[in-house]
Amino acid sequence: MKPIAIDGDTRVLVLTGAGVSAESGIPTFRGTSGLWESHPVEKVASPEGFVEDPALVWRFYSQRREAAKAVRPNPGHDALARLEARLGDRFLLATQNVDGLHRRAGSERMVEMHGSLWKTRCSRCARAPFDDEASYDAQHLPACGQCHGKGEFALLRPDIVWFGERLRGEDLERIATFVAAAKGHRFVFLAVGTSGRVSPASELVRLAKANGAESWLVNLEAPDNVAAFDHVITGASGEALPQLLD
Ligand code: BV8
Ligand code: ZN
Repeated sequence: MKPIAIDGDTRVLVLTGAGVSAESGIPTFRGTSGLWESHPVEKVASPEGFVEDPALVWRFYSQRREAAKAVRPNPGHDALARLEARLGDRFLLATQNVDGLHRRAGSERMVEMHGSLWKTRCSRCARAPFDDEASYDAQHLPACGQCHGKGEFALLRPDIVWFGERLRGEDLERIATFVAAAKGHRFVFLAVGTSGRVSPASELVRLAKANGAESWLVNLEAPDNVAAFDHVITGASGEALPQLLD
């Protein structure tokens, strides 16, 4: 496979989805037909789902924390970290993944658009999200100590962007700023391992193209927004990325 032409002036914006982590052994959302313990993920990963059954939601995220601890980054993650080291501030990674594998592979110029499995925050007060790798069972759901101190009861929740919740403004701004700065230079947009089903992440390819990007896709099968891509490479991300980027 011919590598993507990337020279001393090229800007590269990468969008990754669950298909990149699948190479490490973490099941994708569509792969499980979008179900977990027969619940639609969109329901469990939602504010309504958390209010309705916080123990179920904390079981979902505790299981995902345990699963993510047991796997490690794959050659696809490593190839993206190498490209970042080569390009510096001409590179940005926007990931939909919450498993932290990109960070463990060395990626730093990264926006975790849907939050992180490894942070917890209060479901009520504005205290800052904090590092948390713990698993919680139904009998011991975590409550906020600061709210408790004020005589209020509030459960802690994963610092994840759920369905129906807005993405963080500073994350979207960081991506928009990178895209605007890439205009007028050679600009490559690369999406990897994503079904293009979840917005606003699925809009990034259109935004990049509107700013002159050449768009590439690496995916196991054609996603919903395949027509938006100039180059489509069907294959596993762990094999394709090192060939495309090194
Ligand atoms: C928002 C955290 C606005 C959770 C996630 C109708 C009703 C209600 C809402 C909506 C609606 N229509 C649209 C919406 C908006 C909604 C949305 O897009 N819903 C979808 C389901 C239709 N979006 C939102 O709600 C977003 N917020 O819009 O707010 C707003 C405005 C005003 C006021 C309030 C709000 C928030 C979206 C974020 C949701 N959170 N994650 C968690 O992870 O626990 S998204 C979640 O799904 C994951 O992050 C994951 O990334 C994503 C699934 O997408 P993919 O990553 O693409 O994974 P998927 O399995 O789908 O695909 C994998 C692909 O990889 C496949 O194509 C496969 O072929 C390929 N693959 C597999 N193996 C490999 C491979 N490729 C290469 N190599 C391999 N080895
Ligand atoms: Zn609180």
